[in-house]
Amino acid sequence: MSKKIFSGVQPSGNLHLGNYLGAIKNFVELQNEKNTECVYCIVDLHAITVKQDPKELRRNIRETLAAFIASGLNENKSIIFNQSSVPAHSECAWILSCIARMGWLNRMTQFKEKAGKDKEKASVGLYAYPVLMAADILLYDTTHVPVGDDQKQHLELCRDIAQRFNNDFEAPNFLKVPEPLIQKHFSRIMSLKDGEKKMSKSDESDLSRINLTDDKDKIINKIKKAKTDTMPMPKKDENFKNRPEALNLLEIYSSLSNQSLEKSCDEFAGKNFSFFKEKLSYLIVEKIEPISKEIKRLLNEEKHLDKILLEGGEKANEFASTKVKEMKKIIGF
Ligand code: AQP
Repeated sequence: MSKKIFSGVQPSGNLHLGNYLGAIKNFVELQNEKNTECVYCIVDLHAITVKQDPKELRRNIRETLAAFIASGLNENKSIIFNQSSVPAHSECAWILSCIARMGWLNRMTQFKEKAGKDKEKASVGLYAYPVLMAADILLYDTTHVPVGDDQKQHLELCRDIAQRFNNDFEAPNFLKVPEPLIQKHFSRIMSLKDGEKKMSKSDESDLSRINLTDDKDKIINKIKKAKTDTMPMPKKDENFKNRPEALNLLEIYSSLSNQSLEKSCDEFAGKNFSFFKEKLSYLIVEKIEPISKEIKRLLNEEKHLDKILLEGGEKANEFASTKVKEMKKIIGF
């Protein structure tokens, strides 16, 4: 059976090693699988659920595309575009927001985390964001969605919305109910400053993450300053419960070297952190510095980047506008 993949990344700046290991690296592997069609979207409509500076947003859209291409995505193999260039996403989101129930959205934990204590001041868009995400996915008859840990609940909601639409309008199978594609290992990379907090674009401390645009010196410095504990490197059967930072650094090492956590533990058991950190820095520099250099080179080629988005947008639009037209007919418009 052939697979249709959809996934997105927000152009909210500071793309980091977590985005790479948890999403983009996997996108590239899927793109190269047989019988698999991939649609990768720069989700700029999602980005504006929190305040954005227009100039920076424009730059971040290009930078996200540059990061995709520099990491190995190919516009001739995958459809790559930005969400706002395909009006069907907004149209479909409105229709689906009349299908989704308040009770369903009230259960979304990410809204609670992102809105924090100041829920009253959060945008309506931030609250309704999972409905837009459902529209993104359902417009392309997606069969599989690669999701990180944090997005599982939103995908469940997307499945509920699709089923409800199909039932309400007696249109069996019109919206395809997608399956999650959960990365088995290393799906959650943690902050370099706190092993219990996700590595995140919006963390105030730049030292908490390796940005995909960091150069060699920055990478080495950040790993040197990364939080650790006072014990030697753990053995493979050790309980990591009280050593989240050690576990996170070992997971980064394992993921980048495509080897199991057990093997990495064997490699460093009993050694001190400074020895391990030197090896880890080397590895990150080896894998990330070429991406960082390529991102910077591509950012000087704005016309080329804009052309990729324009052509990707046209391909996406062809599919999505047909789907939304059919949807409107089913509804009775
Ligand atoms: N720390 C992470 N580890 C593994 N995967 C991660 N992803 C994000 N952070 C990690 C995955 O990257 C993809 C794109 O994420 P996004 O752009 O939609 O934004 P996000 O998940 O909200 O990323 P951030 O960095 O946490 O942004 P802020 O700080 O703005 O909230 C997704 O597949 C995500 O799982």
